[in-house]
Amino acid sequence: MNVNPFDQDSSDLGAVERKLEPVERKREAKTRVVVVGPYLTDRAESYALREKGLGEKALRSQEARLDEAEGLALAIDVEVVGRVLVSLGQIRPATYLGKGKVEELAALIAEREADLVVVDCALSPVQQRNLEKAFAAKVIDRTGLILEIFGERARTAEGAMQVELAHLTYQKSRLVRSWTHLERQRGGFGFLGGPGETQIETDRRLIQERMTRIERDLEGVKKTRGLHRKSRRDVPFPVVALVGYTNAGKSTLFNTLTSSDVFAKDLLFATLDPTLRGLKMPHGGRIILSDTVGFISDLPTMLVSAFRATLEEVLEADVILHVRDIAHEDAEAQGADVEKILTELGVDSQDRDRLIEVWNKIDLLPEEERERLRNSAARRPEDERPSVVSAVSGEGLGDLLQAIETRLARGRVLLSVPIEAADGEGQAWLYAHTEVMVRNPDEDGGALFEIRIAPEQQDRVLRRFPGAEAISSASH
Ligand SMILES: Nc1nc2c(ncn2[C@@H]2O[C@H](COP(=O)(O)OP(=O)(O)OP(=O)(O)O)[C@@H](O)[C@H]2O)c(=O)[nH]1
Ligand SMILES: [Mg+2]
Repeated sequence: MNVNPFDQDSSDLGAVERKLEPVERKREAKTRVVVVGPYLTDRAESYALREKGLGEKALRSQEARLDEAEGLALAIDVEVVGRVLVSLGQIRPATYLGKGKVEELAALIAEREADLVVVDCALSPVQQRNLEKAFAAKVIDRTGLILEIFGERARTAEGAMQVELAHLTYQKSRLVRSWTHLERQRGGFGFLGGPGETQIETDRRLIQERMTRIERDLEGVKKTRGLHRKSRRDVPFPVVALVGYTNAGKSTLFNTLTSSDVFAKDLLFATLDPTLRGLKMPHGGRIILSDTVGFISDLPTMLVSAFRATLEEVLEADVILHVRDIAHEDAEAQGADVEKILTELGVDSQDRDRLIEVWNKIDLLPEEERERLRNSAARRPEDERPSVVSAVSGEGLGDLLQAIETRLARGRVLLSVPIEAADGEGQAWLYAHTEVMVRNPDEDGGALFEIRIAPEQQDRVLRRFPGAEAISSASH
């Protein structure tokens, strides 16, 4: 998707510059990228984490962080020609990195002929600009990169609008008076046609206008979707949402459980737009399973807010499966990140009535490690027991479905509803609006139904069928 909002306004300098694009530059050639991981030393990092109110649990290995940054870069189809880990004792205000490091990196970037440098941290506009000068290459930080990925992945109009809005917020925050001389020299070829190269020709007013327009359009989409959601709420089936760190295996689990074929790949942010599918449970009940965008540490807040509408689906789900790649070396830190984002979204990450942890990818672990995980899961009280599974081999999925059923049954009420033989319409209504568990035919040609529904639907059923009675009520 093109997130450049100024395509239509091509009467300015930037458009002219774009036409002067050097011809020798092959469009097909992949952007050459150097990935830099400037991470605080463990001591400095634990201090910073404590400052943020986070424990050691959130401490990641630097190698794994650099791996993730490289994974993010690869998610926009570039060629990674270098990766450099930089251990920082402190952050320099002007360039983030120390002077010696900057020079060292500049030499490497020139030698590898890199066009783009991904710096895996949050850079201020000034730092970004100074680094671009020093490196004579385009620089983007973690937020910029994640926005770029989301921009490429968005498939639905709504997703595209949300990303564009996030991108504009980001751009607006880094509008600077003059762009680098470098940017002028290079003309408009820029990086991936993103908005960076057009910053010189933009101003806040244009951005703000565009933002207002998108916000209005989004509001419209949201209304329509609200209506859709309302009609889905009318459907008797409970919604089960998959959430988790990117690449944890949500889509794979979704595919295995629903025999679908949504895009699942060893690629960060493979999924962006939500997908819903019905699933028949072992005891005959039905659920709607929803797959959605993954989370990542330091997810730009503007993206969280942009995706709030999409994620509202998650917030409203009856059960939330927190899928974790338990074989990942930073599984703990990833788990903590997801819980933090859920909290930001207003989901109580300790809500044991709604959340089930799914420890995925156990097939990747040696048998004794698997055994250890199963034991540690089994020691937890039932209502917070994780399901230990492999979405690929199918191991543990039966138990997971069982856990979902138990959790769902807890929140729903069971009613008995007598239907007379003549009342075909009533019978059809039950099938359409409630979860029919049992149909016991009686001798007059009618039947006694046992149905399960959300507590808030109970009155509606009792009103329509005065003979109906509660067999059990929700346990809380
Ligand atoms: N070995 C193994 N690999 C798995 C398992 N589950 C998922 N994977 C792999 O992990 C990678 C990511 O899987 P996805 O299902 O795309 O992950 P996701 O959580 O949907 O990721 P995003 O959509 O990017 O947030 C893929 O290469 C899967 O094949 C598992 O149980 N075992
Ligand atoms: Mg996915």
